[in-house]
Amino acid sequence: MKYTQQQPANKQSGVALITALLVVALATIIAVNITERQQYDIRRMQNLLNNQQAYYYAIGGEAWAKGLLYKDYKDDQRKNGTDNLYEDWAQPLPVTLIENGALSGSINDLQGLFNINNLYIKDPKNAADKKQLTEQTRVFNRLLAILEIDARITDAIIDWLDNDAQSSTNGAEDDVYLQKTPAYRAANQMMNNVSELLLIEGVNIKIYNKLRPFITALPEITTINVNTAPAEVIAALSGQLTLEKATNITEDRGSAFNTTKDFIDDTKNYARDKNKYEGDIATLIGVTSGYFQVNSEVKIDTIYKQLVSTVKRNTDGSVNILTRAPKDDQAITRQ
Ligand SMILES: [Ca+2]
Ligand SMILES: [Ca+2]
Repeated sequence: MKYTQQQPANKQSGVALITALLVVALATIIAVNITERQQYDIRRMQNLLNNQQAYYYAIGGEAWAKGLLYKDYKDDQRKNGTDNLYEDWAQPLPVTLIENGALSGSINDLQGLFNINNLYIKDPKNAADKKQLTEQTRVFNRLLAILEIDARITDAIIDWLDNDAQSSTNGAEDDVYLQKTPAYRAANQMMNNVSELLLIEGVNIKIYNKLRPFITALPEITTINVNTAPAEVIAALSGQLTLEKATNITEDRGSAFNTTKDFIDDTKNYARDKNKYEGDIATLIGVTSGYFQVNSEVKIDTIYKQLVSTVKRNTDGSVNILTRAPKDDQAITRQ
């Protein structure tokens, strides 16, 4: 009896103890969760800060490039210089340590590449414009042949650039693109970025990747700088050159060609027919450049950022940013 009388009190204290334990356990769980959450938030905040910092360092890399290109302009003015691979701007910025990471960068000459927008002139005003167009198409077709790419894509590329909706022989216009899923239209204007090629009928990723190292998309008709062009582009300039001979030219490019005449005089021995050679290339080439690509790479903690900017150096040496994008060609932004 005595025992059974005491039972409710024991039961009560037992329940109270369990409740207390539960409360402690619950409080512990909540405390652990809060701490974990805080650590997660701190990490997330740190990543956001690092990301932002990496971006600003990359912009700093761009500013470094602009400064170098302006300095080069000043140097060139003094000595009537060219743009070539022996100059300061063409040397990569070695990996430089920064707080919690590293920065590196490089500048490439875009005028060493074939400008895809050279394939179309909106209103050819005279015979020279028409000749220029024919020559540019020939150069591009020779580049395709060197890279073993089906030359039928040239018509589709020109249709993509020209402002009419009339398909040329192997071309494609809205009637082809509107049947795709999702449907789209031909740009009918200059390309902003070479990645637009992937939208063009007949151009697949394999063709694009083969072409990509040798082409660019610049906002005006440009000459090819023979001081920086790779052998494939030099070979495409004239039907009188082979890739082998063009490789000899780029390998022997020990110092810069000071004028286009110097280039022709120094390289005509490589041509099959010396007399045709000059006529082929005289109007297509140059020894200076106005368009460059700036690559900035930044690593801060676990964040890695690559920024690719297209810049234009104007005739007064000032440098404008035309496009700025992550390395993968996505999200093109114009300033
Ligand atoms: Ca220069
Ligand atoms: Ca068109």
